[in-house]
Amino acid sequence: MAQIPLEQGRLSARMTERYWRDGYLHPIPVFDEDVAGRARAQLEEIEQDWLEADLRLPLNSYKRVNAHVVMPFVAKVARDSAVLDVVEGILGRDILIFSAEFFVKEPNTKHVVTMHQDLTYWGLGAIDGLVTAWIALSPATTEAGCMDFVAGSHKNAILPHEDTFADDNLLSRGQEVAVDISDEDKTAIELRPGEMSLHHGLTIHGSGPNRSDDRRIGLVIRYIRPDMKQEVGDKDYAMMARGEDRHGNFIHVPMPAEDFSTDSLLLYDEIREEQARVMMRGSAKNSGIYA
Ligand SMILES: O=C(O)CCC(=O)C(=O)O
Repeated sequence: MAQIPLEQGRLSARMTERYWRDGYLHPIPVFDEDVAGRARAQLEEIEQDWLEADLRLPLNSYKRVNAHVVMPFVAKVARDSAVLDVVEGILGRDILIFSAEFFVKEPNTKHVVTMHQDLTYWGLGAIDGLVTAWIALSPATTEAGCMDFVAGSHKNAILPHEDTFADDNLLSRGQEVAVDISDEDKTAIELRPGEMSLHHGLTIHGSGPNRSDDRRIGLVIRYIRPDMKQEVGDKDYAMMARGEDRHGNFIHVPMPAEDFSTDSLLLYDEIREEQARVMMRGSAKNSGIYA
C-alpha cells in the first residue's frame, strides 16, 4: 500500500476527507525506521529493568493502559510534533492525550483482538472527537497479526458487544461486536516500523494472532478534543499535547519526570480506579481493567 503523502508533515484536505469517509487512514510515515527502533529499545529496556521491580501492579498493566502517565519516553512520543501535525488534521489545533498503550503480541502466540469499537466502554459517548494513532515499533504484517479495519463502519452508532473474557484476548472484557463481519469486509492495516495508522473511535477493528518470529509492537495513542466529556464516570483525566484546553472537562496529567516515579504511580492508581469503574460497568465479571 502506498504511503499517505504528507504536505510538510500534515494531512492534505483530500487525505482528511478519506479519513472521514473510511474511518481510518494508513500507512502514514511519521518516524524513520531507526527512530521507531529506538522507541522499541526504550520499551525493551523498561521491560528488562522493571519486570522484577516491586511495582504495585504487574508491569504489563502499566504498558497496556496509560503508559504515558508513568513512562516519560511514551509521553514524549505522544507529544512529538511529527505525530501531532498529522493528528491536528483530524482534531484541530487543541489536542489532549486520553491514553497511550502498548499492544504487544509475542512471536508465534495466539493472542487476538476481537472485532470491536473502541468507544463502547469508555464513557465518552459516540463521538467524533477521538482518534487513535497506532504507531508500529516492529513490522505489523498480516502474518504478525496487524489490525483489520471495516471501512465506513464508524458511521454506525455504538453497536451491541458481547463479552468473552477469553484468556487469549488482549481486550479488557474480551468484547466482540455482535454483528457478522466477513473477511471481505476487512482491510489489513500493514505497517512498517515508524509508520502509523489513524482510526476513528467507532471504526470496527480487531487483529489476528502473531505467526511471525518477531514481536508485534504497536504504540497506540488515543487523542481527544478538549470539548469531549466523560459522561458515565464522575471525572476523567488527560495530558495536554498541543494548543489550549478551554473546556476543563479533564483533569490534566503532568509529564512524568522519570520512569515509575512515586508521584506518577499514585496518579496512575487514581486514574485506573476511576476508569475501571467506567470500563467494567455492567460487566458480569469484574476482572479490573487490563489486569
Ligand atoms: O493492536 C491491536 O491489534 C489492536 C489495537 C486496538 O484495538 C486499538 O488500537 O484500538
